[in-house]
Amino acid sequence: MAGGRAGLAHLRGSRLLTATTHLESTELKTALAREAAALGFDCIGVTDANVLGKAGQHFREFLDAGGHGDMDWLAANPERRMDPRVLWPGVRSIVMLGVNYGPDDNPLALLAKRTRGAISAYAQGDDYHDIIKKRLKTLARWLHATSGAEVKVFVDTAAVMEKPLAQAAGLGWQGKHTNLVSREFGSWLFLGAIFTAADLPRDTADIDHCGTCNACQEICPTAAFPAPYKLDARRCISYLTIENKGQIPREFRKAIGNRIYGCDDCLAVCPWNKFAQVGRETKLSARAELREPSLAELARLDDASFRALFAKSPVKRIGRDRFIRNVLIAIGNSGDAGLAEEARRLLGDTSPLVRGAAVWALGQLLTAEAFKNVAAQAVDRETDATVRAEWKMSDPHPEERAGARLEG
Ligand code: B12
Ligand code: SF4
Ligand code: SF4
Repeated sequence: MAGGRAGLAHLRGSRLLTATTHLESTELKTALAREAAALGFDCIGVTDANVLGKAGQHFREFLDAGGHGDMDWLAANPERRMDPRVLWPGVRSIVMLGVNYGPDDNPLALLAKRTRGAISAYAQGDDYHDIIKKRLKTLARWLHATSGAEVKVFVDTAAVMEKPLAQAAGLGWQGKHTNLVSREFGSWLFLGAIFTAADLPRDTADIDHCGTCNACQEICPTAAFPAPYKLDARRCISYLTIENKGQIPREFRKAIGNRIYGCDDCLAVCPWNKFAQVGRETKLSARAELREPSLAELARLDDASFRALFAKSPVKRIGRDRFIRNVLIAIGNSGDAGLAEEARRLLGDTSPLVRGAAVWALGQLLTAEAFKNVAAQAVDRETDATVRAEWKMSDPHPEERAGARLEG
């Protein structure tokens, strides 16, 4: 099956078999594709466990350059990621699966609505980890019951290089934005993997179709690509707003605009999206309240209302404080002085992460005089050194500060 493309439709109607001769394994694969389609997977392909040679080297270079930032889990046991046979010596075939989550609108349009928060398309519905893992387990159970072979499932969180494996399985190619692009679904595919001891026929790897296009490299607001096909995660808004636990480095705050969870720019600009279709899983599609939420309303979330709003959503993973930090950066970028009141109220928040981001937002929205007046009341009460540092650095006109209080 050439990628997931030719796959499912052509292979419908095959019989289930339990033995492992060549012909039978072909039919097993046919039946597997049919089961996958019935479970809601949009593409499927099979590859060998030994295909990661070059991708493994690239991964090592990425780690050596520190491109993973604080994602220590990504750097842990690199040999497992670089070679699936280290992760599981019993693996003989890797089944790669994709689920289309094509949005029904253009994610770039929301970036102009500065008083609204932009949550990336993948996170506006239910958490794909939960949905895909459940489907993978069902499919893997079926494969085990049908073939007798051992199986293991992985989506995102395990030490598996899903993108190069998906390319090797023919699902698409790793584009210059480093994500897997499909000729059928554009940039909008979630990936998952089933490792199995069954010997299934391999698909042909897809080849690069980026050509001379450079759109994703040019649009990136934080210049996160040191070169085509290479990402410095430390500069990527997805990393900065989701993975990064501390204050967002000052150099990126303005470029973040109103992106409060992840970023879709390099995905959305890809010309291959013209073939994309809207995802068919309603649980993954955007919830009305997360399409363009008001920054003012989000800024008022406490722990309980945050958990309620983001129940089953991937956003809940970062917790209320990190989320409000992001909302405050967007408020600072809103250009709407009316939102300064939200930031001012959050100067009294229990979280230093929130207070520090509130200081920055006020520095963006208030006049130098107004900022000085707020600072005069707030700085003395501030006990956290990182927040005091924010006061010092966010002052729009440091030379006009009201004396030594801001120096500490
Ligand atoms: C860590 C991680 C991140 C990190 C780092 C991203 C990255 N590009 O590595 C951060 C937090 C930034 C992130 C962001 C996003 N992520 Co993410 N992430 C992962 C995760 C867990 C591991 C990826 C990884 O191994 N990174 C390490 C680097 C080294 O791997 P790499 O990108 O494959 O690197 C290759 C290239 O750099 C290339 N290369 C390097 N040098 C050279 C030189 C040449 C000449 C060539 C040709 C190639 C080349 O080879 C390397 C090896 O293949 C995967 C799930 C998984 N287990 O695979 C999801 C995953 C990649 N993420 C996913 C998604 C959806 C996103 C976001 C779109 C979410 C969002 N909207 O905010 C963004 C996209 C940002 C971007 N442009 O990549 C999906 C992507 C699906 C797809 N179609 O590809 C995945 C597969 C999760 C899933 N199960 O669906 N993510
Ligand atoms: S997700 Fe956004 S910040 Fe990250 S590389 Fe793509 S365009 Fe740049
Ligand atoms: S935007 Fe262009 S360069 Fe980037 S992944 Fe898509 S086709 Fe490739």
